[in-house]
Amino acid sequence: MSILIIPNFFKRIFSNLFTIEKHIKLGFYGPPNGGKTTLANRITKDWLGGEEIGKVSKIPHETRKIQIKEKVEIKHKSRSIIFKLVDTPGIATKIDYEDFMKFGMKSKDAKRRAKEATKGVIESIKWLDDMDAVIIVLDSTQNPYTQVNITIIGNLVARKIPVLVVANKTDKKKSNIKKIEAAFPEYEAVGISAKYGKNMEEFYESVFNLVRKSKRKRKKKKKRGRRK
Ligand SMILES: Nc1nc2c(ncn2[C@@H]2O[C@H](COP(=O)(O)OP(=O)(O)O)[C@@H](O)[C@H]2O)c(=O)[nH]1
Ligand SMILES: [Mg+2]
Repeated sequence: MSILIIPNFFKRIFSNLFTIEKHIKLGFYGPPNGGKTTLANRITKDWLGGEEIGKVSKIPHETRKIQIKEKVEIKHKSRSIIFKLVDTPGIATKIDYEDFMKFGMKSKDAKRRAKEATKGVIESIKWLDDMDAVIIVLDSTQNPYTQVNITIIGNLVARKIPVLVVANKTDKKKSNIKKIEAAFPEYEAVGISAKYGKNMEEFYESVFNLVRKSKRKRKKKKKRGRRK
């Protein structure tokens, strides 16, 4: 009898010391070029070694398909969470192929990119419902009061999905975190440089806070399900 009890006893102690949560679906959303893929790559580099989630470019709409990285375990203090990272195509209200030609792209390639980017926007929105929590990645040198940002946030509020706002590119001179905080006062905002890995500790702390919020939401969802 006692042989059976002892391992269980240890198991319980271990699970209390180190809480492991599984497969939180974490989406990276925002307008094109905010640094969603750069941030997702930074996370996979930090926790999976060299592996990357996808390509980065100064030309907008580089990510035109959903990119997923499964089983990314992030540790913070005595907790550990396993994430499924979902990097999404940038959301835009206007996609003009001529804008891509300004970067030296040929008309045919620019037109194809615009078509794929438009499909990408629809994909991103479709995937929203599936997320446990969302990180909105914004370029902190840009005006945050845009139609796209307000639409994304509105969608998340309606679905009661917990949100963390990232004010990215703090390495740049024009970066203004305060302006982003003022635009979305109901959300936690954290300033980082995904490219140079600045302030990542605070970022991971915020991600763990976000999961706590998403857990409450998931519990509520379960209860509602039972009542049905
Ligand atoms: N200076 C600076 N540039 C960044 C930072 N994060 C991303 N970028 C650049 O911004 C551009 C768009 O990045 P990307 O990750 O493709 O943005 P996405 O469209 O949101 O996925 C690329 O040229 C990146 O190198 C940052 O923290 N600082
Ligand atoms: Mg991208």
